Amino acid sequence: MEQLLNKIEVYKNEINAFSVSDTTTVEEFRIKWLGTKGIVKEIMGEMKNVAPDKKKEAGQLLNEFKQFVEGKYDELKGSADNGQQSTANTIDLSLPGDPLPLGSRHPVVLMRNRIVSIFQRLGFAVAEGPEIEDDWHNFGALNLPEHHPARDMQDTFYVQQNPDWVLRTHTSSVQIREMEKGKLPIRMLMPGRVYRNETVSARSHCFFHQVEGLYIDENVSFADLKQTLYFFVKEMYGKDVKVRFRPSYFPFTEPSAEMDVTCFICGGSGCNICKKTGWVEILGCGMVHPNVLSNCGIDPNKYTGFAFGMGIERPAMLKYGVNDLRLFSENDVRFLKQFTSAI
Ligand code: 2U9
Repeated sequence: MEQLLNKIEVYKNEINAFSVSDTTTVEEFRIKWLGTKGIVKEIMGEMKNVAPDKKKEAGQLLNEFKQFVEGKYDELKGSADNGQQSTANTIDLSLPGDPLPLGSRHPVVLMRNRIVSIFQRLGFAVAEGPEIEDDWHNFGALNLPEHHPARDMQDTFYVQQNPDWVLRTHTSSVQIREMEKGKLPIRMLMPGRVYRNETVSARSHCFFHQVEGLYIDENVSFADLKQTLYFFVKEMYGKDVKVRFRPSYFPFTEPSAEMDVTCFICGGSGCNICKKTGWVEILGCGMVHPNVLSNCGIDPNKYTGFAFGMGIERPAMLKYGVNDLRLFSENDVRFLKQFTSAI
């Protein structure tokens, strides 16, 4: 009993001398004194050595000691928490925050949005589709004959796992999917990324972006096509720009044409951009080939339609003075941050 009293006295002195510096020290205190292998547990075990007539007194002493240790632990915990709180209170909430850098839109996106918004005002809705396409949607349905050079491995990326799959070479495949749904009339715009097997250089790339448009209804004529594109050109390049159509050939349109505008760099007097001709080619177009309509289950005797397609990179290069196509896909922030965040 005497021994137990002495031990408790020594322990109390040690505990009283304990001061707290942080929450880790408090945890160490808990483990040392109140843990499952701690001193309180150990000293409680000494009850078995106490003479039976002293057991009641010893039990009281040990309980008091246990409460003393627990009280000290609560006290230490409280002051450690307060310590933490006081550090939190030293944070000056009135300081200005770290500014978040403002992003900017990609020049190809800026140009795409300009083109799309003009056609949206004429009632064209935007449609999207997969970039990996099957042969039918990319070639077959578009009246591209079996041995057309566009189908050649040299020009098209084929997907190794399935010889029927290609990376789409134009967004026309999206239009085929829309036509197959059988809901007419169709007045739609298909912007998107397309792939061609070409060597990457300042002037050509293995992927680029285009916007295609399609309008199918009863009595749609070439005059409708011309008026739609005239409106586009005036909105895009200004009222003074002149337009000319040249006959052309695409397997999916008949008749087909390409459209030039007077050079918006030199105003038509001749420069490097227009190769001294005064004209710049901006798009291809035509009346949807009857074979394409019937391939998609649309009666070519009842419905007609026009379609057009244009690349996005070239007008973006001219507008923003970009002289290397590769800059558009290298994600160099020094290049990208020069463009405004406007639509
Ligand atoms: C369907 C039927 C016809 C889309 C068309 C063009 C002409 C054209 C090029 C412009 C530059 C592609 O990005 S580019 O290299 N496109 O000249 N595209 S007519 O004709 C279609 C599309 C879908 C069902």
